[in-house]
Amino acid sequence: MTKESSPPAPPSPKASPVDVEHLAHLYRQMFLIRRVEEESARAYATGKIGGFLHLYIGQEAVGVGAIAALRPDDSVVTTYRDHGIALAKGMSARSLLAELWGKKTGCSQGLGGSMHLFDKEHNMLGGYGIVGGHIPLACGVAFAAKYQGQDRVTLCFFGEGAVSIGGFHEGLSLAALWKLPIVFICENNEYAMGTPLSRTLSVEDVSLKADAYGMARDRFVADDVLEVQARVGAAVERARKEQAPTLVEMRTYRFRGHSMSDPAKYRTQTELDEHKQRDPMTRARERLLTLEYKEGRISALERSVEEEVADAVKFADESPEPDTSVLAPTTYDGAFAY
Ligand SMILES: Cc1ncc(C[n+]2csc(CCOP(=O)(O)OP(=O)(O)O)c2C)c(N)n1
Repeated sequence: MTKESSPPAPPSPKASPVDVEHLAHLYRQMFLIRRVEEESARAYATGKIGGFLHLYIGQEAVGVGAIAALRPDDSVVTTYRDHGIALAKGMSARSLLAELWGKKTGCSQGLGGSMHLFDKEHNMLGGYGIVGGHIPLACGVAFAAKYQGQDRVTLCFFGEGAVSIGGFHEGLSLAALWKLPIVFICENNEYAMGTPLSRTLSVEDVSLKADAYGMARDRFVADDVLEVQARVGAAVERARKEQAPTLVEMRTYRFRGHSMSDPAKYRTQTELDEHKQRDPMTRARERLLTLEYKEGRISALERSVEEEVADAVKFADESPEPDTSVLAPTTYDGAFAY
C-alpha cells in the first residue's frame, strides 16, 4: 500500500466531548427525513405521487452526518435516493414534497420528481437516475470550483452498485490525477436492487478501489452520526486544504425495499430486524438521553418535526399543478429560466 493510499488516521469522535445541542440538531434532521419518507410512502400508496420512489429510511445518518461536515457553499451530487440528502442540504420539506406531488411549487416546478431533486440555492446539485452516471458530473463540479480558485468542496454520494460502472472509475481516476476537491461517498447498503453485495463485487471492501488511483480512503459502519461527521470532516478538510480527493465507504442498510414496488423478498425478516435494532436514528436519540438531554426536550423537538411535515403535506396538497407555460421557456440565460 502506498503512502498516499493509506486510510486517513481515524479521528476519535467518541473521545472528544459531545456538543449536545449539535447532536440534537442532527437527530432532528434524521427524524425529519424519517417522517418525510413515511409521509411520502403514504402519499405514494394513495396515488398522490407517481413514477418511482426510493426511500432513505435507515440510511439517514450517512447523509446527515456527511453534510454536517460541509459549509453551505459546498456542493452535493447524489443518486435517485435523494430525499434525505436534499433535506440535509437545506431544501425545505415544502419544496421537496411539492416536487414529489408534481406541483408547481416544488423545487423543480414539479417536473423533476423524486429522482431529480435540485436546489441551486443550497448547492444541492441533483439527484440522478443513471447508476454511476453522476460521478463524472460531480467531478466537473469539483473541477469548476478549483478552476475558479474557490475552496468549495463537492460531496458525491452513490451506492455500491455504482462501483463497477465505468463512470465511477473514470471519475476517480481524473479526480486523483487533477487533484480535485471532492469526497466520494459510497453508501454501501448491501443490496443493489435485489442483488446482494456478494453477487456484485469480487472484492467486497469498496474502499480498496481508492488504492488503484492513489487516493486516500476510509471505511466504517455508519451507525453513529457524529462519527460520520468527524470522518467525512477529515476527508472534506483534505479536499479543501490539500485539493486531494478521498473515497469513503460507509456500511449502512435500507429498511424499505429498493423502491416502492419492491417487497424485498430477497432478505429475511431476521436480517431486517437485526438492522432495525441498530437503527442509527434511535441510537442518536438514546445517546441524547444519556447526555442528559431530557425526554421532554426530545418530544418537543419531534413535535416540531410533526408540525413541519404536516404543514409540508398540506402545502403540497393545496399547491397548483404546473401550467403549460413551462413547456415553452421564453428566456435562455445558460439555464432554463421557467
Ligand atoms: C446505468 C444503470 N443501470 C441500471 C439501472 C437500474 N438500477 C436502478 S437502481 C439500481 C441499483 C443500484 O444499487 P446501488 O448503487 O447499490 O444503490 P441503492 O439503490 O442501493 O441506493 C439499478 C441497477 C440504472 N438506473 N442505471
